[in-house]
Amino acid sequence: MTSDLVRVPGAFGLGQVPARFMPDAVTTMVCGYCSTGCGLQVHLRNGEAVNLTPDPEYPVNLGMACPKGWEALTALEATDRATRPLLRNRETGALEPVSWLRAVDEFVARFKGIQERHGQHSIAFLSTGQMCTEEMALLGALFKFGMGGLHCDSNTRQCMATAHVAYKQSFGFDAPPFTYADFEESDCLVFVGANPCIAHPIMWQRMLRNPRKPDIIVLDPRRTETVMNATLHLPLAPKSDLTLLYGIANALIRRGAVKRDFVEAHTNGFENFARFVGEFTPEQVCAAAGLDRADFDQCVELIATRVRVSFWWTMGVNQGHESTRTAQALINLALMTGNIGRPGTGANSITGQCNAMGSRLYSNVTSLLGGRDFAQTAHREEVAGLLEMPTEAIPSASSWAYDQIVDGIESGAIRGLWVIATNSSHSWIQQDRFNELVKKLEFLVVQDLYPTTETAQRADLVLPAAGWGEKEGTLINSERRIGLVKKVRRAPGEALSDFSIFRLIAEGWGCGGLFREWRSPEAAFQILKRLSAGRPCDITGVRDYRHLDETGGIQWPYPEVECRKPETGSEETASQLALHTSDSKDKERRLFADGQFFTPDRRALFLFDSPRPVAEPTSSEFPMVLLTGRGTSAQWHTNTRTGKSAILRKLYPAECYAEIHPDDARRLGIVPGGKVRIRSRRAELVANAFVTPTVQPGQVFIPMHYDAVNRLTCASFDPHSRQPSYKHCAVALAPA
Ligand SMILES: Nc1nc2c(c(=O)[nH]1)N[C@H]1C(S)=C(S)[C@@H](COP(=O)(O)OP(=O)(O)OC[C@H]3O[C@@H](n4cnc5c(=O)[nH]c(N)nc54)[C@H](O)[C@@H]3O)O[C@H]1N2
Ligand SMILES: Nc1nc2c(c(=O)[nH]1)N[C@H]1C(S)=C(S)[C@@H](COP(=O)(O)OP(=O)(O)OC[C@H]3O[C@@H](n4cnc5c(=O)[nH]c(N)nc54)[C@H](O)[C@@H]3O)O[C@H]1N2
Ligand code: SF4
Ligand SMILES: [Mo]
Repeated sequence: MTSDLVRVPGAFGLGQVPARFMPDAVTTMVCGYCSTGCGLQVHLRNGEAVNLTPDPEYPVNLGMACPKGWEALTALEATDRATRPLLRNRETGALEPVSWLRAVDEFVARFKGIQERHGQHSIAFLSTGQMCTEEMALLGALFKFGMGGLHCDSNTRQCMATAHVAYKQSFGFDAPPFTYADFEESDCLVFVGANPCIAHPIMWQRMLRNPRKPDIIVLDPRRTETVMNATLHLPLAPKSDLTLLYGIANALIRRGAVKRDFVEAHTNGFENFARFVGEFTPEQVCAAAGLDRADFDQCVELIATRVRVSFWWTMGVNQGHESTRTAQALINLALMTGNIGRPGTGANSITGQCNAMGSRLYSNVTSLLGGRDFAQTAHREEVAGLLEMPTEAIPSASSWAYDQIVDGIESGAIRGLWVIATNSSHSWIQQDRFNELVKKLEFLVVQDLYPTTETAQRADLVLPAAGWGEKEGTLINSERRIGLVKKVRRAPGEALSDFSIFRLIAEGWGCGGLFREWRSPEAAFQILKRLSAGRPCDITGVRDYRHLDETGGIQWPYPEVECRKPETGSEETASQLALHTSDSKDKERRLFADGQFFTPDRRALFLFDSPRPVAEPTSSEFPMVLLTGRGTSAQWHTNTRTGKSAILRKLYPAECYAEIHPDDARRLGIVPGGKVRIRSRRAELVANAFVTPTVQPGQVFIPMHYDAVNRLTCASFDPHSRQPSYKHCAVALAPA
């Protein structure tokens, strides 16, 4: 049952031995939590994983792992695993076990019935950045080409949509340019709305290996763990980033820090941008962002004078009402100072989930397979040819985004919803509205490891899924590295891999013929390779899973032709060459070393817009700003997996807490450890008061892992990416 790619200690070189024949063995695979993509050693007994340790040879983590990685097996052992399909009994209202045959019949009959009554596009799905790439691709292809659906999205909308759109518009393709070596090779790292000490602890460890004594600048309203290790903290007012970044650009231009040669050779639109930012004076932006002038000047000075400056952003940027332009303001800073394509530089969006990058390129949700556009006839024809199916089967319209699908439920346009590997009832913005609306659905299917999630509890049908470690496939990490996941455990009961579930549904739906070639995840990987050919994300040079296993993962692009004809030369091409050999374990490479971007004229674009006010400013009734985000490195999102580990549970507070500044606590009569009532225009919750100067007066922070947080948040969205603005709404506090 287990993977046949098992490395036997001491016997390496004798070939691969099927795990089931080995009493004790070790194999390796990548972690299935965050986008760092650490390599883990899996210790097997009788072919089943019994323990995990960090892989000392994997080029990403170099023998390190965070608590989640060490503890990843416990989530699989939980007593509340879904072991059989569950169907809601319409009379008793209870979820009752049924056979897979019955579950698939029900799935097909109910969804087809909805389509017949309300139109083909009245069913939708919401999926994830936490499945294998092969699974995402099969799901997107099945839904759009097989089931005739159109509207689908995933939790990467909550997370990476902004970076996706920003890169696509500025660089011509969704292409994060960096490699993790850039953490170690930078002279100055600027983190914006990112708290890697908690959210990406192993990337942070890579940064700590930097021998250049780098300056670390952090732009965050809070004094986070990352800030505590920084050289300079700009505690900007929430959502004042765009104004501040334009001010920094203006100051850099004024002090002559622009790399004119690079800008002229490789970009478009700089002159307009320079004129536009002219009005963002230091005085004005410091007032708007609530910053000291001296800190602003020091930030500009460091960016202007350090040779290798890298800009890193995460959710403090992506989750905002003007997030795409904010991400592009960072891209603009990197472009104008020539900080791109060289070691230790870049405009670098750190991704979140283990396979956010796979979702962005291959889920067939926002982009057509391989980072193509649904709207382009040539792209549709190309994909149809590669998949040997009629072009008409590929929709030319774009899907609705997550928020539009939710609105569609309200209007009655969407009547059936399939939720896969995401827990929307907890994580979607303005939760009460979402949970009210799902009651309107005629059929809600949830496919998850646990029937106990907030969303599964509301389902009409629960499909029991195998988890990471119980199936095989690939994940793409933040530095574009494709890593391998193996089957090292049997899934409990009748739980099936998402890949197998999608194949079952394809058969039940009557469109199995379209997916005959998708026999197994590895067969699907060969299809993905074909779909990538000639695209910026070309991976035709990756042979198969074994190739990934032997090399310690491979970063895209890795085209076949390049592999055969490596060029030699500069420092950059030397590192680019690294991956052209199969034993290039610790070699890394970045994009744009040649200054050639993916736009038609190969130039990057300066894009900008005037800053806009937030959707919900503070008022006398709601005078404080609510910030949300990650709490500890031991909690993962809605805590369905991390909450299962007794060890991890010791590492975070069991009850919801709110960080409140001592001045606010004193003023409002809130005592440390006491109960505090937090109220927004939508709902209220009670939390334990954590009185701490890590938040500024007038602000309060609650980790997203506690289920009531999104009852408070306010549904507002960036207009370009439609990503929710999770990190800003107005609230009032009082002792409870
Ligand atoms: N332990 C753990 N690690 C994780 C995850 C997890 O759940 N748990 N989730 C993973 C995922 S999917 C993601 S997307 C990443 C998220 O990783 P991060 O984005 O680093 O984490 P967050 O805490 O959501 O947000 C980062 C910071 O943004 C700040 N912020 C809030 N508002 C603003 C603002 O207006 N401007 C600026 N500049 N900053 C602001 C917050 O104070 C917070 O410190 O983490 C990944 N890693
Ligand atoms: N207020 C606030 N809200 C936020 C955020 C914030 O910063 N603040 N951050 C947002 C971000 S960046 C993100 S990424 C989202 C995350 O939000 P969610 O995606 O809702 O969170 P998870 O807990 O990761 O949910 C994943 C679900 O998939 C299940 N699962 C795990 N592996 C598998 C698998 O292999 N197959 C199947 N079928 N199921 C599986 C898990 O049990 C779990 O129920 O939350 C967003 N919500
Ligand atoms: S840092 Fe991320 S990838 Fe590495 S062990 Fe922790 S959760 Fe897994
Ligand atoms: Mo995320």
